[in-house]
Amino acid sequence: MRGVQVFAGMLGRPAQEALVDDLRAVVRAAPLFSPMTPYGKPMSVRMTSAGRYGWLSDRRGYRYSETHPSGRPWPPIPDSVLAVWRAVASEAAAPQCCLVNFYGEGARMGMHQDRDEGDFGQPVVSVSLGDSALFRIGNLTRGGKTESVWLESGDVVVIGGEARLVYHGIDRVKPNSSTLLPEGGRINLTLRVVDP
Ligand code: MD3
Ligand code: FE
Repeated sequence: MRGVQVFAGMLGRPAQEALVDDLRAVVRAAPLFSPMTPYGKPMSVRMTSAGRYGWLSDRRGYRYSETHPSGRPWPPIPDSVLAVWRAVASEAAAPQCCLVNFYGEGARMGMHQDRDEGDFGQPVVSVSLGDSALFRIGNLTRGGKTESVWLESGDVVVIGGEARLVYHGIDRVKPNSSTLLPEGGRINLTLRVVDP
């Protein structure tokens, strides 16, 4: 699809391991939590963030916040993560949020748009680590034809231009499809510019 670039296998095993090491430090500083949707059901994906802003969902709605639910600021985005952004989105502004999504057994993410940011001209960069996931991409409005693609550990996706506001989601994760995370599961990093 136009505006979606998949860099399959961009990150080798050593780069993936370095990212996971840095993410363990992020999760120690800002533990994973299960966001509550505004309608009162917890999301199956656990998440945390690094950077000036973190994304969260609670009874007040979906939004960016300068603090973790603990009240503390988010840890900085690791250099290993910023290096990925620079490699694929060098024209863009610096990322202000690195959302860390953790998919354990049975976790999925329903079809949604990323529309809480101030400038849809800025791209979104996604990094997949661990088990493979079935990613689905649709249209600028809900419904209609969709396309599916398996995202594997080390894949990087850049979403920009006319694809920036398309509906997308994760239908399922294939257990034991990667040896990167000893505990199993999948990590997705989503890097975004937040301010207009
Ligand atoms: C297509 N995460 O956190 S990343 C999200 O794998 C999110 O955890 C998924 O969607 C995940 O919001 C998919 C790939 C992605 C990210 C942002 C997009 C695809 C996108 C924005 C617009 C269109
Ligand atoms: Fe999204």
